[in-house]
Amino acid sequence: MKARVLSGVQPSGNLHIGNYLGALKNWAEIQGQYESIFCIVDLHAITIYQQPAELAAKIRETAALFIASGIDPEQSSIIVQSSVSGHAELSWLLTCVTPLGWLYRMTQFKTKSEKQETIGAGLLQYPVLMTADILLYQAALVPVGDDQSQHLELARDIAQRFNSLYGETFVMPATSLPSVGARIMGLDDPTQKMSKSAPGTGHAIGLLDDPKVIAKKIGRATTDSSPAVDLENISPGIANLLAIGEACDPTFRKETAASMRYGDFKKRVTEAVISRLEPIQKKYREVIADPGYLEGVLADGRQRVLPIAEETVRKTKAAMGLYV
Ligand code: AQP
Repeated sequence: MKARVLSGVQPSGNLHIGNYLGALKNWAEIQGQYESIFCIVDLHAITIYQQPAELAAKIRETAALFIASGIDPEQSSIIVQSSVSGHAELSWLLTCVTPLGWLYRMTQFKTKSEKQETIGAGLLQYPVLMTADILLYQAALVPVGDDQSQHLELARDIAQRFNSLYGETFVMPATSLPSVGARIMGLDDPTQKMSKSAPGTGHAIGLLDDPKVIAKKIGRATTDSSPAVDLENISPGIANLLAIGEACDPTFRKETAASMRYGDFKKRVTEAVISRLEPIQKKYREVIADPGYLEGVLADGRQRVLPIAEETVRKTKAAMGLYV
């Protein structure tokens, strides 16, 4: 039997090259080796207010981008988190074994809550819901970008605590990070992680950005005061562009960029990004134009995973002495 893999993306904005290189690309590469479940985590997205009609459209757009990025719905189950009630149900059961102090320590909670006028309880609860997503399917491996490593450690702590309180119930999930592209930084500020919600048009390369827009964004990306790439002394902006180039194009080597003038170097990175994204954009347009197909994929995915989710919730409730 193949080990199970679970991962997800929030439909909280425009997916960017960080989401692709940190997560989607890796998922597409490993999906054949595992029993894979990839999830549009809409319940996570609502930890911050989302305009309902936009959220509904983003859920479908994200599903179409999964398929366009190479996730094969025949091989992998593509699901919408809110369509399987076990995510929310298990989340409550796990909340009851999670010390509050563990949640206050989460870096993402600290950063995201600083930006909110009112901090919803769901934002603090976010990593417990993520733990539920993983444990619900007894996933052995969770391929994510580096920003999620702390949440994964917490997921293991919660699983361990539950198992020691109520007996062996959950598989301990391992983290899988991509070798290149695990943390793509903002083009305008290479000290900040590239993020969907960051303001400014020069921050992120959207997966659906027009090639001209991509060229403009990379052309304006922050570098430093040197005229050319100096591999002995790489600034954060250049390191980020090198990582993007290498992750998009396997023939792109750091060494070949040595001494390239910044203008030429940025052109080379732009070419690597555009040739990586062009086929994804083409496939995306085909998939999004066929809503019936997309709904079928999501309904199919749900049907496949439902028995696993129901069994885990039953087992967890029984372990806790709840009425089953
Ligand atoms: N900059 C990044 N570099 C590499 N990987 C990244 N991921 C996100 N940003 C980068 C990975 O993409 C997957 C899905 O992320 P998410 O949508 O669940 O949430 P996020 O990590 O919080 O993404 P954003 O883009 O920063 O969204 P907002 O602004 O809405 O919070 C995860 O595997 C993540 O590691």
